Amino acid sequence: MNPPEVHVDEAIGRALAAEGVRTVFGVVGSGNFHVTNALVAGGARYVAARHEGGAATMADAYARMSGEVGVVTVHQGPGLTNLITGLAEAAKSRTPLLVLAGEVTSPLSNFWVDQAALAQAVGALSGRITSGETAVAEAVAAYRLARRERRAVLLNLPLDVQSHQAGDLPAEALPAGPPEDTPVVAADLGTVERLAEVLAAAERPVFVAGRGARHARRELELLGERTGALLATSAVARGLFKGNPWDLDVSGGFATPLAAELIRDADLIVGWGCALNMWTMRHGALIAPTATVVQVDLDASALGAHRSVSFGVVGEVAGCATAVTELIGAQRDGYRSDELAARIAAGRRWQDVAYDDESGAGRIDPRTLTIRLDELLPADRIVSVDSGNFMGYPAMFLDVPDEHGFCFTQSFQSIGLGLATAIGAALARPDRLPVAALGDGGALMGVAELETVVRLGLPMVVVVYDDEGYGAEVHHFHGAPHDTVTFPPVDLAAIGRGFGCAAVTVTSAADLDAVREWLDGPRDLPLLVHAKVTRERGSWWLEEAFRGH
Ligand SMILES: Cc1ncc(C[n+]2csc(CCOP(=O)(O)OP(=O)(O)O)c2C)c(N)n1
Ligand SMILES: [Mg+2]
Repeated sequence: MNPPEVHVDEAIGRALAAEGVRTVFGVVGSGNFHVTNALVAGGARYVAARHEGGAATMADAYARMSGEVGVVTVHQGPGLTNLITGLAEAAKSRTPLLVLAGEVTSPLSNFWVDQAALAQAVGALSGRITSGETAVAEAVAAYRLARRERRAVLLNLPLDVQSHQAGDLPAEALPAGPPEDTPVVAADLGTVERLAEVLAAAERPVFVAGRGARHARRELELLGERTGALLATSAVARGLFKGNPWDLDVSGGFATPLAAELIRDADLIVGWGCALNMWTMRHGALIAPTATVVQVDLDASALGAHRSVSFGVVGEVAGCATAVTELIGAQRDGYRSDELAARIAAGRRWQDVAYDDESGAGRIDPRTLTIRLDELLPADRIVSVDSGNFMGYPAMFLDVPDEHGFCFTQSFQSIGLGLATAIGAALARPDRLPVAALGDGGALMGVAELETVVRLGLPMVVVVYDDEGYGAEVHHFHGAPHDTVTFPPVDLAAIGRGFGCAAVTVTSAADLDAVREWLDGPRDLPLLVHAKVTRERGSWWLEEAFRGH
């Protein structure tokens, strides 16, 4: 008797669940219906988004905060085109992401577009299942490729192949790719020794840790201790050194005046898994002309890509830091002194920087809003921030507990990803209070996912910094007509209630009592904080940022 027939779509879903997929995001149409159900039957949790762009970003944020591969399933054609912005963000961030998309192969179909070309155009890899016999092996291989290479991978699932009987070819039977486990790239001994030498000689070393160092806190802290280095991060690695007395928090546009001064005075800057790009280094303004700059990165092509470095080390950050620590014998004070410890303790946080509260006339100063929220919200939180003029306030004034407390999907600098980011982050860390910080423009662009927040019962605080416009453009183009970038008021609190959220409109600090009441419980509805913020001037980091355009 022949074995019962199992179709390819069913077999792929089950095989991927068996391979370790625990959560899958998507929008289901006919072309991904069976594969999605099979993932669920295999034990994965399916999270329905309301727009494929939301699904992609949820999966991206989930992957960043959980360490798993993000998985998305979409319908062919428009399902995939809707997802593309999120795919570009994930590809630029080297998020391991697998997109399963139905595919029509006849150009005469309404749904036809060149799906492989679309993915490749935004930096993702693209593959396809090719036969019943090989499909499961090809799907498992695509998943492993995403994980191993930290790449966004589109796997096209042609409809005709999906309905074939599945074979039982194991993934190992396919032509061999690179080895499965991420090889720990051993740093080249010569450059490691060179790094140990410059560190042993440095008087004011500063470490700037990026995305590639998020797993290496302990190793970098030990090396910092040995060499007297101060510790900072790029925005995406924010929180990594939280609690360390030598932590300067973020380097770059969001850096406090004290952090910027100390980084600018460094005689050695080591970027660990960090691009040292225009954001993190303020177009180089945070690097003294005489400073030695060293970059450590897994990827040789990242070295010196954004600015010239004195030399680079190709290697995995934790292993490299440990090797350097072992090479440096005696403990050095480096940058560290009692006097500096006291200055950092007194000036590390933006809250420590004096400002004139400009609240009034029915609008709250965004600094006052954010500082007050920081005081109110529990410390165990996970903060996600959209893009726009407002974005520095939550990124600078809301403390985060560690590197899993801040999710920043801004490698593509798209507005509108913030809410979906917060959903993915919340699902990765259900133990933390999720906070989404959005501008009114980004909030309205991504608003469909508010239904997802409510449906999933996420106890999320969604803060909208409402200046009734695209503040980034308003403040960038002084003196020009602003009709194209300003809008009439929108009752965002009413919109929130319409979706099923609790909501409050905030025009002064006193209105934030409603946040305290919500925090007291039961937190069974998400809370939308519609803050009408002052808008007389643009933010200081934005001026800096626009110098790069
Ligand atoms: C998808 C996308 N469209 C347009 C832009 C250009 N852009 C950058 S910031 C911004 C304004 C965002 O407005 P809002 O969310 O209200 O934040 P604000 O700047 O007002 O604080 C726009 C349109 C972009 N970055 N991404
Ligand atoms: Mg705005």
